[in-house]
Amino acid sequence: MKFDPTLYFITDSTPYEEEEFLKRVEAALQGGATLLQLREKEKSTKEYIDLATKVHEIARKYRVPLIIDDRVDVALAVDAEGVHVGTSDMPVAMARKLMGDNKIVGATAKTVERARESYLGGADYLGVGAIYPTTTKVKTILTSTDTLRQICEAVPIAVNAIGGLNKENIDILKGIPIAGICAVSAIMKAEDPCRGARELKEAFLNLR
Ligand code: TZP
Ligand code: MG
Repeated sequence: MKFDPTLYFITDSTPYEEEEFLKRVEAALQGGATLLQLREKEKSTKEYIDLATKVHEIARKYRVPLIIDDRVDVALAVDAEGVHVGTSDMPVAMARKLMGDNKIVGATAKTVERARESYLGGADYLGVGAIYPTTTKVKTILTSTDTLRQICEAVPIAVNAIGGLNKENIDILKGIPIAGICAVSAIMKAEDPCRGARELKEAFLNLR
């Protein structure tokens, strides 16, 4: 499935009531997020599916593909456009097999080796980072911009930078052939997520 990785908004519902969360997701899409990931770590399967169904309805209005983090079963259950798997999730090749060729499969890569393996396993894009320390709850280590560049050169698929990125600090990515950036906080926690998304997208497009 074709997708635009320019501004990949990854959600964090934990600090919000559902209504406020869904409003923020919609605002981010209005602001120009081109790809959306629902990322839930604490919810039961039923809760994940219920929220994914609501988020999918919003995403469809904006024609933005919805990617489900970690859970192939949830992605299939809500007919999401894709799934994202990390190093301790289902192997990329298995996720691809279950999702089929018409869905998006993304993977986390912090090394060139993992990037190549993910590409060969059928990944459509890679998330690489954390570029900067992040306040979002995640088990991650920092990835250098040298490694990011090497990964971009090693695989022919979209590579997105992730981790602590905001409109003030993305200059560090200038000249690296990434396809886009991923952000949680810079959009999710912005006073106005619509403006947060719009300004971050502009800042990224201005780097090119
Ligand atoms: N993987 C590496 S860093 C990160 C993930 C999921 C979190 C990014 O969140 P933020 O708030 O944009 O730093
Ligand atoms: Mg994961």
